Amino acid sequence: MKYFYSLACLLLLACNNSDDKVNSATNVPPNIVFIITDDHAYQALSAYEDHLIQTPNIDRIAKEGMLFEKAYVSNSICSPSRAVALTGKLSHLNSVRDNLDVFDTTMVTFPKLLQTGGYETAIYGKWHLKSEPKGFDFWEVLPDQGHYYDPEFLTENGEIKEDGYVTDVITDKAIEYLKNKRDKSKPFMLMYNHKAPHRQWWPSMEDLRAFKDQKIPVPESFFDDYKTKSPASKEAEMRIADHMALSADNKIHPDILEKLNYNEFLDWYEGAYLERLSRLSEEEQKAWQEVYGPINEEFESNAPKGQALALWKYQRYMEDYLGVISSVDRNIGRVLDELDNSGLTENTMVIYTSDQGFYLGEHGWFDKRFMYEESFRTPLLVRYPKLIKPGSSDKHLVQNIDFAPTVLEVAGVPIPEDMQGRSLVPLLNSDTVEWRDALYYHYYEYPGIHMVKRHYGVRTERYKLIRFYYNVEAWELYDLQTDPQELNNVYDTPEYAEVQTQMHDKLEEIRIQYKDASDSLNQDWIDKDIERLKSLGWD
Ligand code: SGN
Ligand code: CA
Repeated sequence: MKYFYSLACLLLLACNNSDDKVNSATNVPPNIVFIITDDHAYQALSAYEDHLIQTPNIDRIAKEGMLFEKAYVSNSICSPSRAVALTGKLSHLNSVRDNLDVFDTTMVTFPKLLQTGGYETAIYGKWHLKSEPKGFDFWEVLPDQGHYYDPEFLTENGEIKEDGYVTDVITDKAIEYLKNKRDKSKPFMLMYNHKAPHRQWWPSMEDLRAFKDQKIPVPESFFDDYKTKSPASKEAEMRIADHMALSADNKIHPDILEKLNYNEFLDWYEGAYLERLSRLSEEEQKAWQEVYGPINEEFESNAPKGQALALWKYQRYMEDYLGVISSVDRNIGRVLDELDNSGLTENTMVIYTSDQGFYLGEHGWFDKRFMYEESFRTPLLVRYPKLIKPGSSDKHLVQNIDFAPTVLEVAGVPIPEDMQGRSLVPLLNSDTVEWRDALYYHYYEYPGIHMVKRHYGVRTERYKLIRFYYNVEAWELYDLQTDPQELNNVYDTPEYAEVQTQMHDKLEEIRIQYKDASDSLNQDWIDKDIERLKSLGWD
């Protein structure tokens, strides 16, 4: 792999950059703005798909840069994805396999390496790794998941509470850093991480009405019966119809649910809606009631049941989910404008991604976790005018293990040998690069919320092989060319016998390649891991 050394050359006197495209294009070390949103589905980002929402500001990053059409995560859940992004290593090697693990901050991370390479680093917004951020000169992060309204932040000086809407507040902090806080004699790396659009989807005051009159198209697979799939799909607790909370998620007052006898939904977060509502000021509550009051009245008079209820919940879910994204889009526009206004655009790499994808009703689901495309894939848009031609797109199989090496290469800081990803720099200005032909995936959080069973697998350009294990033993094989929605598991069908054998070989090979072949499927290891989750309250 080709490295370049700009700043590191000067610092380490280890320079060999004669034919280096990146280095010749710049002599000032570039800045990096790394944006990770939470649960932003590519189906709700108009640079990818525009049937649900327009996101002109986020799209601008791709219009002026590159859209990665095949970007994936390696374990579709928050804390693990963030640990992968920081370390460039997969979950079994980076100390965070699930949302209950605590990140080991002695790990080597790209922000720490950037600091030693002369960068100033800052993080504002979602962190969700439990231990205190390390490797950042400035940090103000949400405790755990954080709140949409009047959010608390953990800072070097303890916890503070801010007034306002979380997406605006995080952006204000990022802009304040860009404008006034940073040391202007140094290059910077700013992580600007949103809570939005995470569950339970509370739109800002400006967006309360945004999608309320829009009929949202229902995905074809909404009523999937999982006929050919393993029991893992049926047993997962993330169906909109059965597991989305009418009160906390869909914002129906618990009193109405009680009156209508919707008992099955009452024990699910019944207090959460009122608790969230109490965070709004009196004036905000009034504005909220003007929009959600009539929704509650309509629900009470129609009292939908069965399929009608499932479709009603989907519509309500999407109205709020998309509303929350509108604020993200607007705020990203503010940051891009700030880069323009301060003359930073040309020499700053902007990366936009999410910690994973999300189900917007596909297979009847919300949430993530599965290795199916909607949650395995994630948006990835990169702008860096010095290297990327505006309006480019890339179709290689890239993954969140690649983020850390990419940032390091762009910054001219050597990439540690044991990082498992590959720098995306060669893909930014060329499409004739020798690249990987498969991606590895491993999900561990079972037992846990939403009860998605442990599984691992491999995806090539055309096929996907998955094994669900622990309290189920099942394989699934998909032909993504003929069945992009993954409705037809062809494992053990005669037509695919040869493909099946090849995919098993590929899986073995990739497990060895990524060093996940020894411990994690060993029964003692699994037993211990299950004990850990049980001791934390799951069984
Ligand atoms: C919360 C959510 C879950 C979600 C996890 C993990 N429930 O527990 O639906 O899967 O976070 O999300 S909620 O009712 O409290 O919102 S993650 O993005 O942090 O991995
Ligand atoms: Ca997430």
